[in-house]
Amino acid sequence: MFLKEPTVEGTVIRQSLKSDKNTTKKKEMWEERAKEKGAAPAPPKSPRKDRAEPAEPELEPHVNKPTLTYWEIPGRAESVRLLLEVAGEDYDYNPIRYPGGEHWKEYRTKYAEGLTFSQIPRYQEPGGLDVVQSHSILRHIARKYGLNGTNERETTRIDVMYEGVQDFLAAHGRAFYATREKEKALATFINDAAPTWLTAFTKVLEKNGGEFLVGSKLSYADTTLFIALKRTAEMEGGMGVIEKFPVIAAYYAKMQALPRIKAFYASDPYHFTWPAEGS
Ligand SMILES: N[C@@H](CCC(=O)N[C@@H](CS)C(=O)NCC(=O)O)C(=O)O
Repeated sequence: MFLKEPTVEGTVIRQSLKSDKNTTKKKEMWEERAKEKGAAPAPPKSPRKDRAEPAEPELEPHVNKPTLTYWEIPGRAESVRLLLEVAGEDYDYNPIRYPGGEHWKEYRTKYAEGLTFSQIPRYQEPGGLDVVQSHSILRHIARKYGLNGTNERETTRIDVMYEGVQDFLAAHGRAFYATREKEKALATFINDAAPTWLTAFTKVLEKNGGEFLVGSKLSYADTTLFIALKRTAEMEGGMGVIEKFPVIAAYYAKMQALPRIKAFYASDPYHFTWPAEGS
């Protein structure tokens, strides 16, 4: 992954600036030569009539590698980034300053065309693929890298598991982002919601041999469940709850030790330990 400071343009615009620079340089050279010859600079030749007019410049040139744009925090991009890491994809991360201020406004205005719902994350691939919606992005990557099951039945089952994980994450979010009666919300999550979800996922894992949620291969449901467990573990009392569910605790430890997952969290400059500012 290529890491950089947040810029509105990211890699993409740097290409466009480069080509602008080249054009300006060429024009200057051409004018210089015309001056040397004592000739009045003539306008550049118009394009051949038998050729189609060049298309309007794109809003932005194609990206060189898969590029993900989101805030400079984990938030909704964490699951996408983790999946890209697990898939071994070489990608660019284009971080937008968080919380959204001028930098976000500038990006949103400049790339309104690609931001279907005026939201990030946004994911692009060389060749023109340009999509938003974190779950759609995740499923696209999972399909591309075979991280969505080996047959239709598994794929559907993984989809179901993923939606369950989303509900688990939402329960975590309700406690984590609670502004009123926060203590109560945190206690509800730790004492009621988390054990309920961990009981359900224990049953699923037990039925499937304990290693993965579905089939005999890691899927995007597993990597996202890992994130839900990690966020739970990082809350006060969270690890204690996980330890009450030995199948989950073993699964969590195993996932945590996977080399690509371990390396990602060890090196991620956009990671914060929850609880911190949310997304
Ligand atoms: N369902 C969308 C929700 C995306 C979303 O709400 N993104 C927020 C950031 S976390 C956003 O772009 N907000 C626009 C704004 O703050 O102006 C997804 O999962 O991608």
